[in-house]
Amino acid sequence: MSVIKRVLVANRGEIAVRVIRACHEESLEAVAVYSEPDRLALHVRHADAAVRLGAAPSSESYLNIPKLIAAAKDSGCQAVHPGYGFLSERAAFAEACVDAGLIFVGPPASAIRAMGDKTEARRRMQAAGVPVVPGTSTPLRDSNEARKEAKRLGYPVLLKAAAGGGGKGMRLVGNDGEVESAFQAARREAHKAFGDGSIYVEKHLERPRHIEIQILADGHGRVVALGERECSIQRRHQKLIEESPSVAVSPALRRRLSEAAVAAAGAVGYLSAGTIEFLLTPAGEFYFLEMNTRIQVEHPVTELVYGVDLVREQLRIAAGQAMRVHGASWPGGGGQLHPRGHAIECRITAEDPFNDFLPATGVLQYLRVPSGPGVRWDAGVEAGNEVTLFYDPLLAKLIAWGETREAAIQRMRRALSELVIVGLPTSQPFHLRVMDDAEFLKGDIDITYLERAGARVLAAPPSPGLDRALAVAAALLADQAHDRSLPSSVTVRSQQASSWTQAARLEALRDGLE
Ligand code: MV4
Repeated sequence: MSVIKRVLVANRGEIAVRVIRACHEESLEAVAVYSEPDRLALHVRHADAAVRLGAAPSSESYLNIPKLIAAAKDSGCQAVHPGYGFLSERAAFAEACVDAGLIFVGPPASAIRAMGDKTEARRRMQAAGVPVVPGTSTPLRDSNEARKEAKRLGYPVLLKAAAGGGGKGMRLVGNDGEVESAFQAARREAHKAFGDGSIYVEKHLERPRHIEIQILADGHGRVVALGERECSIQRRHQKLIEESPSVAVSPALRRRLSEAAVAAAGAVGYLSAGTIEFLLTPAGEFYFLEMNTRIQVEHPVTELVYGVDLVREQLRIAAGQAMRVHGASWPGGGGQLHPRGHAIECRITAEDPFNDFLPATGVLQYLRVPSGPGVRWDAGVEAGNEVTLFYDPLLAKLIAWGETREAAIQRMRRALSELVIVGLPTSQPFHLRVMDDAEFLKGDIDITYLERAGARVLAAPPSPGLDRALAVAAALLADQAHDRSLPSSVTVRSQQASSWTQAARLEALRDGLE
């Protein structure tokens, strides 16, 4: 890869580790950046060099454009990979990189900007023949226009922020009488969150699935679709479980979704990896929702069923090379790419599922990592790390592959029961229970699944409960044996052991012995 030799990884946690690994496989050096509390973090330890950005707040570290540009230049990087979150979808950051002579590993700033403005995105999609939800594709002037449009569409409607995405500034409106206050509230919220109070309206779709298509576009004129991800299992716009393929997508529907996604990418001059989000109604109609102009958290499920390393492809594309993905490219045809088997991802977060997913802090005192056939563990933390509230609660992603959906689920159960995390509550017990839920097993899910089934899922004991209790006990004994083999001067571990012993017993009681 001639033009790129060193890459600045402008992120932290699991995605920074993921990008560093891709760099190393492409024989590139990776430079990490870190905030003060992250100075010994896993991503720093994996990198070839690391640059300190500043104090813990993101504004002084991972969101600070001048510091990141300086870090890239000073450390001799030719390219910057933004990961997801932080600056990954800021057109101004992509521009700042280019202005500093750095290659931004992602789409052109113009594509980020076009898709970031949701009404502009709708106009581009309509022009490209991509179905959008019935609604307006320019901002509403006032609440009178909102009422007029809502009447035309038919209630219920959703007011959405043009500068938004991810649910902020969104209001559900059921009738004429609710428009005025909902419109003002949406406008205020959008203005506060995005500095832009522009609002548009869409017909509200009832109980859709959230289906997204992964695309890759290179500078040699090729755009490919790598199938769908089913992302309906979410809570307050945070996804918890994703899978590929979706039980709701037939080969014929996959082809139509893929054609729409490739057209969407073409309409904004896309380059690199991107995702087109769709809502799929119970009647089987699909509509463009928005485009994510970044690599996404859930990209590994696509990698496992399509046999593609999306982050390596991003690096190759950024260097001007052709992508190494063979198969369909629309327009122009070629054979469609087909999924092989089934992959599921569980997001392991530092949140307490038994306490309304309250974010948790603490020291990760003990960690046993699942592995073995068909299991992938993408983590940003290791034992001994402290989890704070400064950043996102995602600790790791556990991904299981199987020949069939059933096999992938069974493997996920096995992997989840191998996982031992002591020191703070995590989403693990929630995931174990979902893997036994009848509706989930049938694939009977939509975006309201957790609202409807969350309480039932959490009340049920997980199936490999006793195994898990035994696993915790075995880990406990192994750790104590390890402690005894250490010189007596090593006291830190034994101090920790007492608190994690306590936590482990609690876990065992909760999961197996109730
Ligand atoms: C919708 C919708 C129903 N109808 N639009 C939520 C965040 C933003 N990305 C768009 N969202 C939605 N837009 C229409 N016309 C339902 C949602 C929605 C949602 C979408 C995808 C995944 C999870 C969701 C959770 C709640 C609402």
